[in-house]
Amino acid sequence: MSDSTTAPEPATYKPPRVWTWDSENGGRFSHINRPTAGAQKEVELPVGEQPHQLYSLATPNGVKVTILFEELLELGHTEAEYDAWLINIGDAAQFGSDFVAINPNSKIPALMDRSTSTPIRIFESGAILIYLAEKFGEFYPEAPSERAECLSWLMWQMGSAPFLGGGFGHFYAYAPEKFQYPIDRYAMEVKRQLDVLNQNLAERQYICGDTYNIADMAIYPWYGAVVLHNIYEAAEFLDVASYEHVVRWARELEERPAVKRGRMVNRAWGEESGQLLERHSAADFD
Ligand SMILES: N[C@@H](CCC(=O)N[C@@H](CS)C(=O)NCC(=O)O)C(=O)O
Repeated sequence: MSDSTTAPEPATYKPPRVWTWDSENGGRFSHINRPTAGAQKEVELPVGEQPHQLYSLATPNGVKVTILFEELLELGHTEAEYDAWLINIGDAAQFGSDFVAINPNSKIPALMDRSTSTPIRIFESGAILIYLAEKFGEFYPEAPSERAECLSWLMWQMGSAPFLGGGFGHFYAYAPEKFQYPIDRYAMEVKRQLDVLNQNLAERQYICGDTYNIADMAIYPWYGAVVLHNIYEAAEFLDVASYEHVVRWARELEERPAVKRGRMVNRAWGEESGQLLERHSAADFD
């Protein structure tokens, strides 16, 4: 007979000796997740007329790159023109052969620079930002101390956001059940990250000081979305309004015309007026 005054033992998962893939784990993305890499099907990608071919989707990692393209065009760099093609990751488009040839990691964004004699492929959003900023000599400071600051915050974003998206977002919004341990673990980490940004932005207008650069473009789509757009429906849970300097900075960035356009490109959800499934020229925004 059980002792009704004793709390039940929590069910404990005992890992098997060798892990095997259970495709039916119930998570939101289990239909596309696999423990293997490589192309799953032959799929040719379209190629447009512009010097840059972007294959992407308006998730935070995709938006970083479309903001930079739109900022470069806003400054008058006509050679920064780009075609942006929609890669629907929910339909497994990232596993097509042509896409995998650009990004063996099967994640958006992926870019082909066709302005060079031999086309150049670039994957990883941080690498794409640095590549384009160097190519056009914009939004990437030249002085060593300023460049170091910019690279530090850019790499901070690349290293931190997986704890926000793959950690907190996954367990709070996408996992089949709400498990307290990972939610506590990642909520604490995300709040710590927001505090890092908040303390930095209490002293500075932009992430690196007085000048807007690719570190802002990388950090805003993730942490701006947390404080302004209720991603994962966690605004109240994380008490995002308390990070007032992050809110101020994100609002300021959202006023920029290039940021407004960049957020629309390859967006396939939300209000129709905010979606531009594919972008091939400035006229597509009209
Ligand atoms: N570190 C990569 C992450 C890219 C990434 O995670 N992309 C997601 C969308 S935000 C994706 O393509 N997911 C598809 C999948 O996991 O199959 C980058 O910054 O480019």
